Order: sequence, then C-alpha cells, then structure tokens
Amino acid sequence: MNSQTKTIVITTVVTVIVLVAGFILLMPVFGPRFMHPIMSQFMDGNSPSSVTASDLDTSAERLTNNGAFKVSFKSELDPITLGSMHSWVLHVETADGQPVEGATILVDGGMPEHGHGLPTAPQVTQDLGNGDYLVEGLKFQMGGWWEVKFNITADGTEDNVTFNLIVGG
Ligand SMILES: [Cu+2]
Repeated sequence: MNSQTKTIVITTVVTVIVLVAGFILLMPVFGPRFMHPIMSQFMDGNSPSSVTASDLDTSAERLTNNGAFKVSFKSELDPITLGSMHSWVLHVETADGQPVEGATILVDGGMPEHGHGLPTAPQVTQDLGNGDYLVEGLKFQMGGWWEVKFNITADGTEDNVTFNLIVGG
C-alpha cells in the first residue's frame, strides 16, 4: 500500500466511524421517526397492553360493564378542583332510557397509577327521584388520573360502571 492509498483508506474509515457514531448519538432525537411504526409505538409506550392516561375515555356518561344501565354524573364543582369536598348528582337509566328509581348504589375508586383508593368514603345520601341520586363526600387531593366506580343494584340487577377523571394539578 502506498501512502496515498493509506490516506484514502484511513479517511474512509474515519468518515464511516464519525457517521455511525453521529447516527447513534442522534438516535434519541431522530430515531422514532425513522423506525418502523410498530417499534415507535412501543417506544412511545402506546402499545395495547399499556393503557396511559391519554388513552382514557373520560366521558361523563357511560354504560355499565354488562350494559344494564346508562349512567351519567354532574359534578357540583366543574371543573373539579384539588382538595375540595363536593357532591355529584348521578343519573341512572335502563339501557333503553327509563329512569331507575330506588337503586342501591355503592361508591369506590382511587388512582390506578398510584395504587391508592379515595381519600374519603363518598356515599349516595339521597334518592332524588327520576333516576337522580345525590353522591356526597367526594374529594380528590392529587392531580392525575382518578377512577370513580359505582356498584348499582336495582330490581335484582347488579352492574358496575367506572368513570375516568383527569383532575388538574
Ligand atoms: Cu395519587
């Protein structure tokens, strides 16, 4: 090998090393865009197995898990502020829209991402008639994703519904 060939080889090797090193260093910045969509899905944490707060259905009207009741809520506080004790009015209908009166309703909930429950023990304190129920004693002391669950029994039918809330910080 003469010296000119050596120079060309060394220049080529150094250039390749610099390009590869540069690409690796810039991967965190540009990487996901160049990768296969399935890969970038995993990188973003949006794979079907990991439900994140951004995927949540936060609607205030939902069907119960087995489809027995259509349930909606109105919060006394809208938006819900941190640390404020307040009440909701829960409205319960049959799946075909008839108000459900005289239901027995239990309240539960918590923060799924933190593994803790509600800081208070909210209860249905009044059957307001026409399918409306007063839920007293709700409080959310942390910002983030909360679940509020209602177990509803009426005319021998029991079903559950979960509402997702993102309470601001
Ligand atoms: Cu928490």
